[in-house]
Amino acid sequence: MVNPESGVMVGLDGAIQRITVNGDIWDRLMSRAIWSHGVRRYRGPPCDNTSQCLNDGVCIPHLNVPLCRCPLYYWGQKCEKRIAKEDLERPVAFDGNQKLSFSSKLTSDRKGERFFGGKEYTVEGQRESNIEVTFRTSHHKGLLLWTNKGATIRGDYLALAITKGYAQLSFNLGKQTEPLLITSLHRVDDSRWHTALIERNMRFGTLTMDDNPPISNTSEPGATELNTDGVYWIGGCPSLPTGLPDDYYHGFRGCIESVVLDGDPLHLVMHGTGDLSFCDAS
Ligand SMILES: [Ca+2]
Repeated sequence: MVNPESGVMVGLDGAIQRITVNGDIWDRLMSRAIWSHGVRRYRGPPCDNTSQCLNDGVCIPHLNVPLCRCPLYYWGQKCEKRIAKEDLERPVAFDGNQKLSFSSKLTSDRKGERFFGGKEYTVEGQRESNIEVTFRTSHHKGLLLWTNKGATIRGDYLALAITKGYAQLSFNLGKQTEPLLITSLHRVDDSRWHTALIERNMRFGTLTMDDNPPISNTSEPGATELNTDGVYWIGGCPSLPTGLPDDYYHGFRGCIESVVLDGDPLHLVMHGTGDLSFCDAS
């Protein structure tokens, strides 16, 4: 009950698209509500043309942009593309030119449903990171994974790259004056499958390659959170700031079998507009 002294005498006459509480997005308000009265599902712009999402995709307004939420195994702007179940987990080939981007907010816990074409949400600073990348390459350089905020390496970023044949983790929580580099003990450009596990707990970061002991380092004091725009680039990034090791400016060449961000696997193949090709898993 609203206090009458507030002067608010009537409820909202309009539509609510989404509410964010402490960084948690409350969409699907109707299904989340524990009680409601006189509330109907809004139908109207920008989703007034229901035929724009194909294959039983559902149009979801994102501010004034209509987005399609696709059923599992369908993807694309209008859910027009279909992926075979067995292809979903196949390793994807990178030739140095493919660059995939993912929004970390939109990958989590949606049971295979995806949004496409939306603006990214602002993401809260992360005190911890847990990222696992399984790949193989015969090339001694190339960027595997990148996320950042801002136009320089003085701003926050996290990168995993192949440099001089070794895997290397680099990150800045905002206080680094020189790039923090954590490099694998062994070369990884041997065409064999490798798994890089990145674990960061505030300033303390580790890189674990396969069954080797973790390599760790601690970033400069004064910052403990990774603040990014929530976008992860896989295989390369078109707009890297200057000042990183030279090898980071080359796209990754090889195969990526999986990328797992904080427990959520990215489905590399259900992404982008270009045609991806597969590597064989053997
Ligand atoms: Ca920060």
